[in-house]
Amino acid sequence: MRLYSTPGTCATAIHIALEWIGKPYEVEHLDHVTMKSPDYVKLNPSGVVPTLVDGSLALPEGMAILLHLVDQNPDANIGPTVGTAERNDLHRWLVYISGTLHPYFWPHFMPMRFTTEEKGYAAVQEASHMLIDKALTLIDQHLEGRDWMVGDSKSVADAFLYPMASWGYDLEKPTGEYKNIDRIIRKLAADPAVQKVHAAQDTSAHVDVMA
Ligand SMILES: N[C@@H](CCC(=O)N[C@@H](CS)C(=O)NCC(=O)O)C(=O)O
Repeated sequence: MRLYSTPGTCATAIHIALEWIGKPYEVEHLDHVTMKSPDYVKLNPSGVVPTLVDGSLALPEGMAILLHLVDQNPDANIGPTVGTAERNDLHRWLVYISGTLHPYFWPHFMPMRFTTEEKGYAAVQEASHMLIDKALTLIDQHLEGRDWMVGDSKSVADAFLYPMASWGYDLEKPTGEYKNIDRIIRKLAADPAVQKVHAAQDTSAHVDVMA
């Protein structure tokens, strides 16, 4: 398997899942120029990361990749099996992270894509922060009294939450103020697989793993 990723992005979730699975894989880190190259766009028409190549399959879209990895690796224990109530929960939270939490960050990182007026960037970012707060609050409430996003063990939903919750540590209302999310992110940051991903990316966890 080969993962196309960029350090610190949402593709970090796939990298973590690959580490949890433990099968051989390669990671190619792309920058914002190579992401738009004709060769890469053949694999991922949106010109974004992640893309997973698994044999003859080239799969874009983080959520699709995570579900593929769960189903292809039933012994890895990274997500519940089809037909269980917990699997429905997995779908629910992957969709929420992919379709709501993640897009709420786009105006924060790329305000120029959301207004043609440069003087409007700060207002676009402020609106983004209100939406991020709404999504993180909802997830934080879900995590009250829970050890993980879905069921009783860690899953790809936690891996998917990891990069986005990590981005939030730099905001005016930082992820540390969402106590239940912060608890899960600290656990993940201390996970040897996650630490291996950070080392491969040359990035650091946004939380002090000794705390
Ligand atoms: N819907 C895609 C979105 C992927 C996405 O937005 N990736 C970001 C990194 S977190 C990216 O590559 N952005 C580059 C760009 O938008 O030009 C997915 O969930 O995989």
